[in-house]
Amino acid sequence: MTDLSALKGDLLTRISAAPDEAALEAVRIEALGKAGSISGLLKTLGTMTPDERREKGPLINGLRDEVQSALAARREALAEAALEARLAAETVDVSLPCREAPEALGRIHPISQVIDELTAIFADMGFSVAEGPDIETDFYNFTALNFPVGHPAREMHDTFFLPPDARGERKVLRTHTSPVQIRTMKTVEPPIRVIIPGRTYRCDSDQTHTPMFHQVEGLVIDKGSHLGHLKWILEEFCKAFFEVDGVTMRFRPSFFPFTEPSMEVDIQCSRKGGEIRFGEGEDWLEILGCGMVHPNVIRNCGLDPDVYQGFAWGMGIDRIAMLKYGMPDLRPFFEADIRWLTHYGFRPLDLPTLAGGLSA
Ligand code: 2NL
Repeated sequence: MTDLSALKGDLLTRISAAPDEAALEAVRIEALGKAGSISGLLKTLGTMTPDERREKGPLINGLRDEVQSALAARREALAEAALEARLAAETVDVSLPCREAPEALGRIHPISQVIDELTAIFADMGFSVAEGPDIETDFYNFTALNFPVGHPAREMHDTFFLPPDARGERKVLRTHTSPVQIRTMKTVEPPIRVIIPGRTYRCDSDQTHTPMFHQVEGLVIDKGSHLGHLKWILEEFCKAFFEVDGVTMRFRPSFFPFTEPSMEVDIQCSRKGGEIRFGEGEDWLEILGCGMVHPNVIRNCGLDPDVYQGFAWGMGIDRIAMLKYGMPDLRPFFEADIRWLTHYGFRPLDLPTLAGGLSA
């Protein structure tokens, strides 16, 4: 018969001396594992006479309990010591300067900023925002907009064509955002008040043109909408966007296949000292094109032009961004140069709102 007190003394000494979790586990297996010393003793109980068992049982079970609680206590002490060691090693120096957070480093691109500004202004006048695909069919980009087949205006757009598909159809990269207005008129019951900001594409590249550029168009379709409404909307827009109390606008006759009459709009400005200012001066600056939606376009969208009239306008976002924020060249807009973005970009948490200021 093993000497229980010697065994106990040996186990408890080794448990309290175990330097880590692995050493502790080795002692546990040696004593309480399948082939462990205490497990072996527990097995002998079954072969004892009742008298023997009455005497040895409590001793052996007591030894097991004592060893088990010594193991648990040591395990807890080791975990606590490990935590203490980590806390001591991993110090945080709260006096160090903190690294700039993403919201302090990142910049909103001026195009995104201007789209947010436009959206805030037109949303305030009851307009919603619509979007559509960049790759369009000839129908949505041209035919529905009253460009007759073979009409020179199709060539004027410097269209990017995709290779013909299985049915011989050549899709295009949209040359304007107007296809989205067609999609809107075909699906939304009037009255319609939408703006469509988005990317557009034309095969053209120089200091003032990039093959991809941004346009925003607006569309109103209702019973009895007229040019007076259009002029008011455009004037309110210009005042809010350029943040001036008044603008003088000039409407010149023009031509677009999708509007009749069609007009180009200039706003009065001064260019003194090489800086453009609105709401004063003797110069004129062209900023947009507009007109009453051509009855053919209304008809092509399944509406009756004798019931519904509307007006539409379109302008280049890149151009009005350059005007408002004094950026002299269009090309760096799309070069992803971090120095340009840091200089001209906007802080992400300065959201443009009519109440808080558009370009705070
Ligand atoms: C410009 C001129 C314009 C429109 C766009 C439009 C759309 C539909 C029907 C009628 Cl679906 N018109 N859009 C109208 C007039 C001018 O854009 O110079 N854009 C940069």
